[in-house]
Amino acid sequence: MSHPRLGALATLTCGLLLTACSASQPVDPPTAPAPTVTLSADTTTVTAAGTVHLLATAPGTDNVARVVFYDRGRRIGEDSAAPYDATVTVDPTQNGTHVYSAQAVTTTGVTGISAPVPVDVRIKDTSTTELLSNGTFSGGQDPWWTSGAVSATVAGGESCLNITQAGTNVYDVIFGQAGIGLNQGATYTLTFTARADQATAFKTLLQYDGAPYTSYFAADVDVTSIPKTYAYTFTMNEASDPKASFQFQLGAKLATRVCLSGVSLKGPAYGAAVPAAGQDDLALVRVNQTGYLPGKPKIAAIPFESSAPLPWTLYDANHTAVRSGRTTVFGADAASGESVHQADFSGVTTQGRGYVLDVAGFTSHPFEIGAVYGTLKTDALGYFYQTRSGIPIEAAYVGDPALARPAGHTGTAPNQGDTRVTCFSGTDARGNVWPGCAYSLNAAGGWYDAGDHGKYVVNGGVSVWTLLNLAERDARMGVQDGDGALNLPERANGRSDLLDEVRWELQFMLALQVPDGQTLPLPHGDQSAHTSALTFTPTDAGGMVHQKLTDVAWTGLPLRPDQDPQPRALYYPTTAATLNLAANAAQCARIYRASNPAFADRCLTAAKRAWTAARAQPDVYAYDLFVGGGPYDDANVNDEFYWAAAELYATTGDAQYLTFLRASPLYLQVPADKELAWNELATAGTITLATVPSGLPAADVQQARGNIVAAAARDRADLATQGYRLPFRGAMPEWGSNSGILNRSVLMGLAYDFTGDASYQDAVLEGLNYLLGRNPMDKSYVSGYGTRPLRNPHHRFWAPSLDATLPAPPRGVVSGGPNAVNFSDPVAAKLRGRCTGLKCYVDDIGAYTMNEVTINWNAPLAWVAGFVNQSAR
Ligand SMILES: [Ca+2]
Ligand SMILES: [Ca+2]
Ligand SMILES: [Ca+2]
Repeated sequence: MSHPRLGALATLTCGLLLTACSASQPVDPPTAPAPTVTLSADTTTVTAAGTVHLLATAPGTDNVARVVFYDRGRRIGEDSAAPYDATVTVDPTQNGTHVYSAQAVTTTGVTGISAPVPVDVRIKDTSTTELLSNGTFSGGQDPWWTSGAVSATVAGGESCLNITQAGTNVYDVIFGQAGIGLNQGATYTLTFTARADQATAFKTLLQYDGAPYTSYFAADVDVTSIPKTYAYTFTMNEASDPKASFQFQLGAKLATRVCLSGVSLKGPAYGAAVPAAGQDDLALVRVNQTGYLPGKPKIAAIPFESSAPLPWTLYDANHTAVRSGRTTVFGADAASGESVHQADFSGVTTQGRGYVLDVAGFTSHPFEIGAVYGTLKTDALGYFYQTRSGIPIEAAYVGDPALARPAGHTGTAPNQGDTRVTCFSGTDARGNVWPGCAYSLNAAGGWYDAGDHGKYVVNGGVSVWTLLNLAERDARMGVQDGDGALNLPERANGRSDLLDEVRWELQFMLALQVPDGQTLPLPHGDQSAHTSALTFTPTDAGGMVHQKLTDVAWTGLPLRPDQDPQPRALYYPTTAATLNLAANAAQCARIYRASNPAFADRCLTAAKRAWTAARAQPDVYAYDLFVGGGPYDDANVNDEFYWAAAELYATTGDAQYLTFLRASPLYLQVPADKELAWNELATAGTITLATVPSGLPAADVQQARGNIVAAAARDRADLATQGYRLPFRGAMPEWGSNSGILNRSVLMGLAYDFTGDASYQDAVLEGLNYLLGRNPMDKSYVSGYGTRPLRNPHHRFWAPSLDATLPAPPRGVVSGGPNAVNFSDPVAAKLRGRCTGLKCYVDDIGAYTMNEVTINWNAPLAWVAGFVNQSAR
């Protein structure tokens, strides 16, 4: 329609080249005029269970074969005889805003679709439903959680809580679950059965999940060894709460065993009594909510079960139609469970804000065509300053005073770290006894890893690698990351701000190297089959690197870093951590050489010392043994050895590293099944060999580049398999799925650098289009970007949903995103079996399997933003 001459030319070409025509030329749309359809409903608001009657007319059209009816793009029926009508039965389970469409199909297959007709369904629900999940403990413990010195064991439909230390407050020991929706004015019935080894008492309650912990219901319960069933009825007198916390508080009484069964809370479903409008109104037309670069692909995705294309029109900010066309039917999309259409308006290149795409009367959020990524790189890098430990976060650098906070873990009470930290001693969660060590380290500084206050060498490693690789790429491309590029305390020290930021973490990692002359009992060999009975061997640990520095017990949310009262400990040195430092410090020795030779020298010494230690102790692995921090356990360090050797070779040119590299089966490889991650570093080594000038033979460099391009080509090809055009294979996103998109984009960006093939650059942009709103959740997974950005990450400080005085996340923080594989957090547990693929996501602070943020996810976001800023317009 917008290119009539092109259409005519295509027809002519078909006539001349009959054999090639059907395969290579788009089929012209039918030339018959689309039927005009009008839809009406017999009501606009439904407040009692009953029916909605829909009537469609197609005046002036005598060849209509049928009319198909849709509700928000979901096909609900069809009628092949006039009058064309449909009757929809509604009850409280359909509460929400329904938007109906009618599509007429002529006898020759030409279609026309009506304007959408909204109908609000707001029916009071008088039925009761079970509001707790797994109160029968038939499916294990999820989504119940505990806090305090207590362990929970499920057997025979009971959960038994073994309290080892009762503490001084009733809330020092808690067993509960979150996310209970309560309606103001509604009445609820709570029942459960309890017994205890010794007569004791506890409290049961429902409250607001966060400060000020407003109580909705509470009762004191006396319990004996004889099982007794308790029943309470109460009315919710406070404002409706979509996600109250239900708890048994068992602290400050006996350290005994309390067993619970048959826990049930019954009442009306949340929202049933007072259905709120608008909460179900995801935009049906999914676009990059930030916008599109003028010269680059612009494709929207629309879930709509029509097998025929739909009309679209792009409007500018003045509501002037600037382009129109028809969608392409992608069809069934396994990753979303939807039937998807795509609307391609790439031909529009005029810059402006406030564009809106209309598809069959449904409209997108407004978006921009322009230089939409101007700030993404600096925002993504700003995350690292804001997650620094050991330094105050100042309003002067973060803009919003609410984001400022005192320094965390600088040896000031109530903090118990990190200026003088010694090794964990005592019994770990699996029963192994650790003796501690004879030294303490000053390990202040570094970055907090994620939503917690732990600091990890493994995971710091891949994050540092990615940011230093970005610095090397920027240097190759002539991009300045110089003084003043970022908002940092070091923004006027005469050195690159990007390198200043990474140095903050490198100094922490260097501090975790074990002093010479230290013999520690360490577990050698793969002992993952018997982690409750590890065998220890006295080991010369000098030059090895501690795996991590974390709290010795998990803290609750929210908690500002400077308020963390937990003791901190160093955890035993591992081969993987040692190789992470060897690799990062080797990068450091190369990349800081010109600007800070003294630091580069220090890094080189540490890198060689770590390499020697790892070669001497090649099989000390991390396991999931300790509470208070993540394990980052990995029993395959072949990739870490290869990566460290690659970095050391690129820095030193020393033949011993090249000999080691050539003997590795990973040499020059980009393993297809092991994408870049904290525990998969082979790709990092190969990227360095492919990009850093060294003594490597040209043919080997070309082989490395070829392998990177081949891997990128596979990722690029995946776009066409996805209705939402993301670089992703299959239908089951895993933990941190958004970071997978970003790490694949790093490879595709390098493929563009190596080949100049713009389709790789386009594929990187398609990944960003997905992350910033063109997805089944109509969500921008990056805070501060788009109409529906990330707001409630799993984070102890950026936690306004738990404490209104705490800030929302700063701009440029990426969520881990949909996770359809692991539902272990309390919010995700309620989605298990009820979501499909890319829809398994909630923007909720409790959803750590879906909505955590971390250094190793924001690092590739910064890399990709830097790539796009430098290369694409
Ligand atoms: Ca009929
Ligand atoms: Ca600087
Ligand atoms: Ca590994």
